[in-house]
Amino acid sequence: MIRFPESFVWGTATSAFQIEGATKADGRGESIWDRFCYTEGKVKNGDTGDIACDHFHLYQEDVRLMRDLHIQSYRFSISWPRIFPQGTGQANLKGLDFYKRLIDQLLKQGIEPMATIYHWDLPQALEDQGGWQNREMVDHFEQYASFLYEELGDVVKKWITHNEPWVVAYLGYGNGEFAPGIKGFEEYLRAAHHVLLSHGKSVSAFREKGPKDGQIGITFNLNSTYAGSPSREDQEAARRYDGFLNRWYLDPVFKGEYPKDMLDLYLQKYNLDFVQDGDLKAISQPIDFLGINYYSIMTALDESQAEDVLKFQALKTGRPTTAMDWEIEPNGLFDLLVRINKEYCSKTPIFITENGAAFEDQVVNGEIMDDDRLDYIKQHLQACHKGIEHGINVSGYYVWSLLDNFEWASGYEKRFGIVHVDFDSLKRTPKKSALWYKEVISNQGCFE
Ligand code: IFM
Repeated sequence: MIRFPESFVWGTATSAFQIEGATKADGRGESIWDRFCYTEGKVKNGDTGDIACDHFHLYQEDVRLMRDLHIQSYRFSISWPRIFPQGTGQANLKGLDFYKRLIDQLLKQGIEPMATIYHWDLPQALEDQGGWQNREMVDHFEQYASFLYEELGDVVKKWITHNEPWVVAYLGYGNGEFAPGIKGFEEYLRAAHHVLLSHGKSVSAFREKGPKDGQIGITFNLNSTYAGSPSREDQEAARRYDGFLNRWYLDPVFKGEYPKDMLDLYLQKYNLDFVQDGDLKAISQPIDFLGINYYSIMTALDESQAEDVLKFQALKTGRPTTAMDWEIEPNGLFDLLVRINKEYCSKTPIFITENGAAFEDQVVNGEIMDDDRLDYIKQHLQACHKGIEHGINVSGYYVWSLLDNFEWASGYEKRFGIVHVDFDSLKRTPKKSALWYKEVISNQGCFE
């Protein structure tokens, strides 16, 4: 029997573009994901975010659903182009009103709001000026964030600057699989640096303009990386991958420096002159919590023939996988918690801001018996609990995701929700995993 501390926060997470729909309502501007969806061949089946779960109109029902599931905290993101249709300039108060209505409902139902400022839906107008490759984005982001602190700081106390900077920078500007679809390693590094700098500057702005009783952090997508064999080459490949995915983001925020081994590697081929004096100090502002999104592990093999600097190859180890083909390894989460606690933030609380799985759910007589998702969530909660028993300050867990939704380049085909969404009728049906999660919360975090 497992029992979580009473103070542990039980949540669910979503993001604006993935659920809201209503992409033209109330003066919302175009985002890079709107443009990307309408670019042929970028998103599976040509799916778009035009309607998504229509949460923009159905938010009251969704908040009631959360209340019925006994959810304590809801992590959502704010759509930048709803607030500033052109990215900067005059705010669109109608767009802001949507979030005021949503937060009001959450608070009425006793659900704590946790707001992510940026979950990938950059205003297209800013991409037209170079997007995250343009250093001016740092100021634009800081102004957007400051506006939110001032307008919503009285009702939202937990804030996340960025969701998964690696995805923003690498998938967006490195391999181009995500919007805006740019491909180039130096472009990736430049974008990553600006995202990190915008994080640091908006944390400083929060200390000035945010609620005094508020907390701010950042969410990274992290994994535990293992070597595919004991050979020195594979160990080094694992170290490089860890540097690429994890340390390149953790080190600047927690240590105020880029990891030396990765700097040496990148400098062999790329120009990093976009890193200016004072930037790392600005990035490493103390944060109140670290958000970790954990899904899977990486097992790395050396690939010396590869042309890119990282020279690694991912090994499939034969573990069971989710519908995303991601290997399931809950111990990877425990290992990650131990490592992060030891190397980065022994004093900073950790929230698991996303964890969950896509599976091919079957609706049978109106029920969705998603035992595989339930097991996935259960095993990862057990890993969190083990972390807590080891003295690590894991303060809460947010299932990804409340609803089946727009899974970026995979469109609507991959379902991560604990609540099923029929994308024709928009009907919501809690799956077995949601009902199990409700039970766990009702039992004050106790389960077998
Ligand atoms: O759907 C995404 C989410 O937007 C960010 N983290 C990973 C999830 C699953 O791919």
